[in-house]
Parts: sequence; C-alpha cells; structure tokens
Amino acid sequence: MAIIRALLSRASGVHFQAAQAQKFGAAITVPCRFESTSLKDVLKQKVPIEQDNVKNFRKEHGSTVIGEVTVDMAYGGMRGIKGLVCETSVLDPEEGIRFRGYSIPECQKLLPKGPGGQEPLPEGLFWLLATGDIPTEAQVKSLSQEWASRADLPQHVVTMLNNFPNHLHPMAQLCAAVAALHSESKFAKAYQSGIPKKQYWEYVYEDAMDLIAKLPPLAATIYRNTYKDGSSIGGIKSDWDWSKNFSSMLGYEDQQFIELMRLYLTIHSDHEGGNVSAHATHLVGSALSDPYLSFCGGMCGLAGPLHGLANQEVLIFLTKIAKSIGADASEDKLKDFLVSELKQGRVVPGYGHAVLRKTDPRYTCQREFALKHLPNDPMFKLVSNIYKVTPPVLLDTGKIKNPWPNVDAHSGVLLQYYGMKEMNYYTVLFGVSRALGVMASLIWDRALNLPIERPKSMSTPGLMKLTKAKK
Ligand code: AMX
Repeated sequence: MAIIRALLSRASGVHFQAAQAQKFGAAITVPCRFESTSLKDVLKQKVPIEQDNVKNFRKEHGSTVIGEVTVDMAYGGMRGIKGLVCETSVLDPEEGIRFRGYSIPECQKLLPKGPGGQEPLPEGLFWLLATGDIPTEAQVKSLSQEWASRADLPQHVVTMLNNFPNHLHPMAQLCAAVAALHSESKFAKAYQSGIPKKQYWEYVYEDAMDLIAKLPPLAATIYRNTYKDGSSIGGIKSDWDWSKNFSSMLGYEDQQFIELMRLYLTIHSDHEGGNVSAHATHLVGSALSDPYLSFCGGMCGLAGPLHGLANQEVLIFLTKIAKSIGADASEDKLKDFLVSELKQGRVVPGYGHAVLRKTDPRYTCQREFALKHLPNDPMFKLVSNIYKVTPPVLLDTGKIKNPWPNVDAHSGVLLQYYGMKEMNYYTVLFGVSRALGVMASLIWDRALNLPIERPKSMSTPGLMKLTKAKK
C-alpha cells in the first residue's frame, strides 16, 4: 500500500534525485516525492519501506565482509573502520560532504530559500536529511511553522540559564540546559509506559522536533545572558523561518546576517556518522537515552578544540596574528608565525581533517559568501592569505595527512564581520545546526531498530597475543 501511495505521489525532480542518489550511494530507495506537508506523515509512509529494504538487504548480505581492521586502526581512533550505519550523509575524502547524495552547491541550488534570499533554508536540509527528498516550498514552510509552535522553553530551564555565571563557557551552558530539557521528553515517558519497539521512532521524532525548535531560544538566551546583560530574546514569529527567528532572538536583524545564518545552519548540520558529535549522539541514543540526553552527549564532544570548538580557536588564532604581526602581514611573516606555532607544539586550528583530503567544500562556500558580501574585510583577507601559506607549511612537517582548511577556518570571520565578535559563543551556533543532522539520524536509528552499540575492545597484551607479536 505504501509503495502504491509512493508511486501515485511521484512529482518532478524524481529522476534527477534517483540518479544522484544512485551515483553517490545515498540511502534513497524510493525515488519519489511525497506530497504531504507533514514530515511525520511522510516518514510514516517511508519507514516501513526502508525497514523492509534493510531487512531484505541484511538477509541477503548480512555476512558479506566489507573491510578489515588493523592494529593501527584500533590504536588510531578507528580511522577507516566501516562499523557504523548513517543514512543522512556520506563524506568523500576528495569531494567532501553529500547530504542524501546532494553536494553543498546542489543543496544551495535546489533547496527552498527564504523570502528574497539566495541561501537554502535549514528546514529544507532537515527535510532532505530525514526523508531523502528535496522538499517543496510548502513542506519547508510547514516545518518553519511547526518549529515556531514548539519553541517554548520550560521555566525551570530558563531559570537555570539565568542562574549560570557568565564566566561559564557557553558550550557548558548549552550541554547542561539541553540535559535539563529531559523533563520534556515524550520518548522517555512513552518508554516508561511500555510502548512497543516499533513505536520508538515516532516518540524520538517528537522529541527531535521539539529539541530543534527549542534550541534557538535556548542558545539565544545563553548569548544574551553571557554577553548582553540578559535582555529579552523577544517572541517567536510563526511566519518567520527558523534562522530569521534565531537571528532576531540573538539581536541581529541585518538581512545579510540572516542569510549567513541560513547558510551556516545548513552546512554545519551533518558530516556522516563517525565524527565525535554525531557518533556520541548515536552512541548515547543506542542505550535508549532520550534525544535530549543523546544530543547533550554529542554537544559535550562538539565542545572539544579538535572538533567544534576549533571555530572559536580559529578566531583567537587570527586575532593573535593580527596583534603580533598585523592582519596585513606579508606571506613570509605569516609563514614564520605558523612555523613558530608548530614548533611550540600547537595545532593550526581550522586546518586538517580525519577524513577529508582536500579543501572542505563548507570552507569554499563560506569563502564564496565572503567574496560576495565582505571582499575587503581585513580579517577575511587574512584568512585568504593564511589559505595560501598554510598547506605547504603543514606539508613540510611530513606528518599531517590533510593540510587543507576545514569548515572552522572560515566561519568566525563571517560572524565577526556582522558584529558577533564573541568567539567563545561560535561553537553554540555549530551545535544548533548539528542538531539537524544528528536528530534526523536518531529518528532512523530507532526506525531501523539499531541495537545498543558495543564494539569489542582489546588490551595491548590481548592484541599482542592475537598478532603473535614478540614482547
Ligand atoms: N596543525 C598542527 N598539527 C596537525 C594539524 C594541524 N592543523 N592537523 C594534524 N596535525 C598533526 C596531528 O596532531 C598529528 O600529530 P602527532 O602525530 O604528533 O600526534 C599528525 O599531524 C597526524 O594527524 P592527522 O592524521 O593528519 O590528523 P588526525 O586525523 O589525527 O586529526 C584533526 C584530525 C582535525 C583533529 C587535526 O587535523 C587537527 O588537530 N586540526 C586542528 C583542529 C581543527 O581544526 N579541528 C576541527 C576539525 C573539523 C571539525 O571537527 N569541526
């Protein structure tokens, strides 16, 4: 029945989507668009189709070998081990991220835009991540309205946020407040009441939608309390999109800043399943902890300087360069500065990646935004000069696998241009966006009934015995 409904609801764009999906191994198995403007209705139709698909695939190929594990992989952060399923996006080392088969430029072209805007709406990206389909304008509009209607924060969370001292790092505030939203969890309540497993995903969906809706007021309260004397975030407008509401709650009404937020919140959303924030969310969720607690786990990981906190570190780094050798320093001086930083055992933040081996397309699209809107900004020029100088300096060390910039090398410069200079806050913005990817994934984790995660660990003596190594 679901398949018949799916076939009946075929619409334009079908063949393009299917071809793209096939080419990049995306998880779209139903090459058709569902017309309903309710995301839950669309998922209700898709979930049984996808469950069957996975069931049949596992029946036929469950014991097919897909890789090998070496001793170095076990010690080396599990690089390259194919041990996770993530339906929402795939990261190619050379090409970068594809969301359900679509590259960033394709998403910029195909996803619905805000009124008068040119950047994609994150609502559209979430729809794409959750369903595999490029949504219609009406579907995106209905998501904006639904998130606006779910945005209220419980009073105890507001009180908690208002009581934090403003020297508490914004990411610690975010993690604590998100954990406290556990009081709102529909999944936790339903689990306690003994719902059957096949209904789990529907309650996870409800929590995911509530969490995404509540993050902008929560994050904006952190911003205003920490940096703006706790002034009110104002009300949410049901006819505004998620990014416009968020920008306004933060206190930014500039149309270009709103456009930047739409792009920013779209491109930071998802980076397949193995990165620390996505993996942590998935891992905690696999114990059937509710989506708030799972996301809290992910955010604790995003707060690390080798992961999401790198966007804060980049701005600190740029400011340090501007102060010590000047934002307009020559390439030779920049090179000397970088070499001396490396000699002191520091990393160059915003450069390198565990998977990518080329310039991150998320860097490139932010650079394009800067070239369009702030080509003469001195800090942007500094970022451009660092881009010229850094890769050869990093390559000269002989150990760095990827000398190219990642997403964090650029984002802070755009934010400071529009007046958001509080660099310790930047990772919170990353976190708000990351919710889109990890929540879409968590819905599918439960829809596909993925079990509690429990890889095998080994001790060094155990590994030595296994490899018949001599002591
Ligand atoms: N500056 C200096 N040294 C670097 C470096 C950088 N940007 N990137 C890698 N290295 C070093 C590593 O520390 C490691 O040194 P070691 O052998 O002495 O321990 C060596 O080069 C090999 O590392 P790698 O295999 O190339 O990278 P990795 O997969 O271990 O680490 C990452 C990836 C991102 C943690 C690393 O490149 C890094 O620390 N970059 C700077 C921080 C950063 O920008 N993080 C953000 C990443 C994107 C994100 O998650 N938001």
